[in-house]
Amino acid sequence: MSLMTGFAILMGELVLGTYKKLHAINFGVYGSTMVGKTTMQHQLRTRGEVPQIKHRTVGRERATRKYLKLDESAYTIRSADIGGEAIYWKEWVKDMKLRKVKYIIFMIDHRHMENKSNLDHQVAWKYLVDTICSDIWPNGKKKKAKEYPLAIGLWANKYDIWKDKYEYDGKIERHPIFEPFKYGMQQLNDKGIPTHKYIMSAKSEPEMVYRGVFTMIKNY
Ligand SMILES: Nc1nc2c(ncn2[C@@H]2O[C@H](COP(=O)(O)OP(=O)(O)O)[C@@H](O)[C@H]2O)c(=O)[nH]1
Ligand SMILES: [Mg+2]
Repeated sequence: MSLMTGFAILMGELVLGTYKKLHAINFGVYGSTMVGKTTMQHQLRTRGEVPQIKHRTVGRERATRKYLKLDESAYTIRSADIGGEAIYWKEWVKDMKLRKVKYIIFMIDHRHMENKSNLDHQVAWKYLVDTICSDIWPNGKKKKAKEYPLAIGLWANKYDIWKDKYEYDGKIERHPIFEPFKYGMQQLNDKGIPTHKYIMSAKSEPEMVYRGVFTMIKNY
């Protein structure tokens, strides 16, 4: 390799590195109340154990940038913390539309495994899937091709709590925690939007969180 080629490669890497650092990728983090969305925002901002979150998120907060580094890669993402109660679901849609969100993480926990009649996640998931798969926005405007997200993550949080509760040693993708969301995932896939199933702990496992984000960016 000549000196010039080496120099060109080095410059290329520098430019790409700076671009990746400055250019923020828009992520939408949604899900029912108490799944760990606020905890995840904290985890993305400052890596480490997140203190117990006591306050409930009200409405839609301003999106903030998070610079993430893992192994040899780094990305900047932008995400907003939004409440999970049904009255805030329309704020999820606003967030998606206003920021042209590229990747969506729909967070769940194990409440539907604990109690079969708890349908918090299923109802919120149906709302999200219907909104994403629809050809029009709630205001009646037709969606442009680039207004659809690149991928949807279905992330099961609080792994630290439930890992020993349910006997399972197969593949993550087949874990029974994802079972009720199959139909929605099928609908998204039919629409050409891939889904990423993931298991993690937003409160205590930064590596898992960062790896999930990087996997989504790299694979889709
Ligand atoms: N054990 C455990 N608790 C968590 C985890 N993520 C969130 N929590 C707790 O779950 C509760 C709800 O979290 P929060 O982030 O406020 O959820 P949000 O309503 O979706 O914003 C809080 O008490 C958190 O400390 C986790 O990964 N493990
Ligand atoms: Mg919250």
